[in-house]
Amino acid sequence: MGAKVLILVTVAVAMLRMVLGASHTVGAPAGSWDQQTNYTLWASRTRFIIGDELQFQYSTTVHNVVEVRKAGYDACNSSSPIATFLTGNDVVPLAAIGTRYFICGVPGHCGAGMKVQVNVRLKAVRTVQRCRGTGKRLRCRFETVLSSATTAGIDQSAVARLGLAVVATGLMLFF
Ligand SMILES: *[C@@H]1O[C@H](CO)[C@@H](O)[C@H](O)[C@H]1NC(C)=O
Ligand SMILES: *[C@@H]1O[C@H](CO)[C@@H](O)[C@H](O)[C@H]1NC(C)=O
Ligand SMILES: [Cu+2]
Repeated sequence: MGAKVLILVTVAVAMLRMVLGASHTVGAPAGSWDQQTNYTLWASRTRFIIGDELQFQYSTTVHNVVEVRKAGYDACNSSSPIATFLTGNDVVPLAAIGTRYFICGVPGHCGAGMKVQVNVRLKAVRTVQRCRGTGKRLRCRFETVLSSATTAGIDQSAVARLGLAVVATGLMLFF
């Protein structure tokens, strides 16, 4: 019984993570949205999944956040912003697959390294069932495999349906 509950909880947590997403404070834990943090290094240590969000935390008297396209990012040019954030505690949802580019719009800051690009990926849930024995001695084990894909072929609703199927299968087999 304990193991069954544990497996269901594991699947539920994986799905919840997929639905609710994680919040990534840019630069954390060592830094924040500042001029000291190496954001290339920070981004390389973080996995950005659809449904996650970024949080930019900074003093509004010193910095801001401008979302730009790649050209603006490369050139530190914020004159054609996609969005501008000024609250000092900005939440940016990562709702689609692709690369997002953010720079500080205060003159000189982007050029000094205050720029971050994040690659948003899709995480698909796959369950593998392994069974041993026969009849009443049949022992089945589910393994939840989380695999990321940058593909554009799988849409989110397909993944959501997959998740529901996983729960339905789990309920049918365990109870
Ligand atoms: C930031 O980190 C990356 C990856 O480790 C490294 O290649 C780069 O030189 C660093 N940049 C600075 C300014 O230290
Ligand atoms: C910034 O980009 C705009 C076009 O979006 C361009 O007109 C302008 O000259 C650029 N500024 C600099 C300093 O390169
Ligand atoms: Cu700044």
